[in-house]
Amino acid sequence: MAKSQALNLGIDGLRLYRGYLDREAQAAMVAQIRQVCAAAPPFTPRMPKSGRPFSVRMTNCGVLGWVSDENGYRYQATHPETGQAWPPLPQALARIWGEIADYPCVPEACLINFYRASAKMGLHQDRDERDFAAPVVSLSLGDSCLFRVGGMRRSDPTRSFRLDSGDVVVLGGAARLAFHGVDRIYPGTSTLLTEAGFSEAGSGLGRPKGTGRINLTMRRVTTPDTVAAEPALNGRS
Ligand SMILES: O=C(O)CCC(=O)C(=O)O
Repeated sequence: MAKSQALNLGIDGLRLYRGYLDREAQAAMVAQIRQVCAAAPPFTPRMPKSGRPFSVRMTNCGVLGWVSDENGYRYQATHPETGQAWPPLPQALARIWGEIADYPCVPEACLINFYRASAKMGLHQDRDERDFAAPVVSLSLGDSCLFRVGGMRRSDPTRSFRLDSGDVVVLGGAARLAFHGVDRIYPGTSTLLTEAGFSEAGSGLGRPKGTGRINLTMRRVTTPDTVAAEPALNGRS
C-alpha cells in the first residue's frame, strides 16, 4: 500500500493524502467493493419529504449504513430494500482508518457512493452521527472529481480542488462539520473501474461500462461508552 504525507490546504482540520493507495491497492479495494455490492446492492436514495432521487447511487458496509428517503436521513442496521444486515467493513478500509483517523474506535459505517458522469453531490454537512470527535475519512476511486469544501455555514466561502483515484481526505477537528460536496466528475480520467471489470449493472455507474467514480466515507456513528472494550485500530501503535 502506498502511503503519502498529508497536504495542508490551509483549511483547519482537513487533511488530503494524495495517492494514499497505489494502483494495486485501489484494484484490490474495487474487488472488495464488488463483493459488498453482491451482498448489498446499490440503491437510489431519495430526498427527505420530496422523495426526489439523488443522482448518486449508494450502498454501505459496516454495522450501520446511511440511508435517505421520505422519512429522513438516518443510519440503520439493514439495507432499505433487502432488509438484510450490511456486509462487514473490509479489513483494508479499517486499516486506512486505523492509520490516519487518530481515533481509538473502529468506524461503524462506510457509505459507498457511485457517481456516473453526470452525478454530483450538493453542499452538505455530515451531521447524522452522534460523535463529532471522530473524523470522516473518505477514499476516492475511479474518475477524478471536483470537490468543494466550505465552512460551518452554507453561506461561508468555499474552495475547490480535484480528487483523483487513490486520494484520501480526512474531515476532522474544525473541518468535521464543514459543508462539502462534489461539483462534477471528470469522465474518462481513470481506467481503474474498467480494468477492474466493475460491472455497470451492479454499481449503477454510467456507460461506457466501468467508468465513473466511487467514493467511500468511513464514519463513527455512536459515542463509544467504553473505549477500552473496542478493538484498537491505531496502526501507528
Ligand atoms: O464523494 C465525495 O467525495 C464526498 C461524499 C460525501 O460528501 C458524503 O458521502 O457525504
